[in-house]
Amino acid sequence: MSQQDVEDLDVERIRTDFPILEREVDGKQVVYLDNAATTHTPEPVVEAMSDYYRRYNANVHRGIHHLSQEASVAYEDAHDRVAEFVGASGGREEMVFTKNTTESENLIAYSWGLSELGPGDEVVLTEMEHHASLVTWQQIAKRTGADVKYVRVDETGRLDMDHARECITDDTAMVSVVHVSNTLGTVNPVSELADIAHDHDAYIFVDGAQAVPTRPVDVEKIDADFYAFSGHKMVGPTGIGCLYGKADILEALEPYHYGGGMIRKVTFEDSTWGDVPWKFEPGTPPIAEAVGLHAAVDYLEEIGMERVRDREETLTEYAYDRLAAEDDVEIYGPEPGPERGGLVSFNLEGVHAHDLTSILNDHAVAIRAGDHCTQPLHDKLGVAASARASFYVYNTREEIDALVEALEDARTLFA
Ligand code: C6P
Repeated sequence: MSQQDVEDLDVERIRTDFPILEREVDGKQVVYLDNAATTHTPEPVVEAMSDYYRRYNANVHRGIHHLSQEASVAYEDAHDRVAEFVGASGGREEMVFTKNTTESENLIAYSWGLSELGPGDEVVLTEMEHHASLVTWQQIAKRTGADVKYVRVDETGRLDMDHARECITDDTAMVSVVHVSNTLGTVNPVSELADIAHDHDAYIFVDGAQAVPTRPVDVEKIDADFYAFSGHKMVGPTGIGCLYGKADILEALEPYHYGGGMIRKVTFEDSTWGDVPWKFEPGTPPIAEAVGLHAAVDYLEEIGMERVRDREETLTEYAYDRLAAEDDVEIYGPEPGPERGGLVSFNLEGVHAHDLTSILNDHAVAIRAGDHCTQPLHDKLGVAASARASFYVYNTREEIDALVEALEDARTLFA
């Protein structure tokens, strides 16, 4: 993608698809820089969901009436569309819909972990894992007697790959790694980690919650065994998440939850399971949300994921440089470039991140403060909390200026 293509991105036009960006609070237009928590939803996605409710709302897989058939086709097609979006050539057979990334992690940890892990086995995580992965594997390891190891994060905010090679051994059964850190912004070398894991016959689970929304992702090029992400972070609705798994692995796994819609045959004595992905999707699934996610993928592809990534890089570099120019700001994570995603976590000297965020809120600037569900990483950084600004394709440099200018108020108040 040339610089010209990036500059050509019509941000003003894109912004018109997101009426929420016009929202005012106390007479000030909201500056939304909390996109790593959740992104806004464009009109075509809202429209697609509303069209579903208006014209073909019905339960799926269960009815032979017309509306149910339409809803079923839309629900099933959404699996193929999302699979295609992340390069999964097996289509729906490799794409399970869940509630969110967290549930995707739990699905594999329970379904695979509980039956396959035992004493002597090791699960390798990294120090920058989100609690969705860290807590889940930690608890499954406790139940099964497996050990957990953490690959070190170095002082630049990158993974220490020498340490990764030491941690991943023939005892490793699962490597679970975040693709883009939601705190440091680091883009991890997941494909290299997949090679190392596979050299030791271990599986690799990639947490793509911050990656799929912000860059082109090809699960087959990465050679991930499992790959998880959430609809609400990629201009889609809340309530739907995705789990990619290689077809043969998913086929061999036991279901995680049981109930209707996932079975082949049930007797008073026993039950057998339907095909993937349905055997992992019992009960009434998120139908409207799947329709919305399909529309979200269409929307992002129309912009082009290379452009989305390049826009993120441009905004991040701008925000990083502006914040780094302030003597009293400490920034976490790598310098801008291909190894940093679209967010900047930082602290302003002498001001707690929560206070800072509250002062920014008075300026209608929305950022996040806290540990961002990475408490052990914050312990390692030696801070209880950080402030985090995160950008998306509709953000502008002027919005970043508003953030940096509002810092002055915090200094005055806490001086
Ligand atoms: N992070 C944030 O950083 P859910 O909530 O299940 O859709 O996604 C969980 C999750 C998993 N992995 C990573 C890397 C994430 O960033 C997140 C969600 C949000 O603000 C909420 S803590």
